[in-house]
Amino acid sequence: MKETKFKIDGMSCVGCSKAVTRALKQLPGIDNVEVDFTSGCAVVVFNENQLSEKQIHDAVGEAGYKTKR
Ligand SMILES: [Cu+2]
Repeated sequence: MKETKFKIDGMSCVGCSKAVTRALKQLPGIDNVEVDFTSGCAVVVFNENQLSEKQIHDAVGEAGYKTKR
């Protein structure tokens, strides 16, 4: 398992953090997701054999938010 912190732009309320959480939890290999819209951070614990950081960036993008790389 790997824990990575992602910076996410565009989250402004609890609904945003829930949308990001939902999008990430659908991915394969996700163990845990903690999203905090006030700090604009998502801490994601995932199995790096099943999921790449790029897929996480892409999923956040598809949910309508932007990750900083
Ligand atoms: Cu919102």
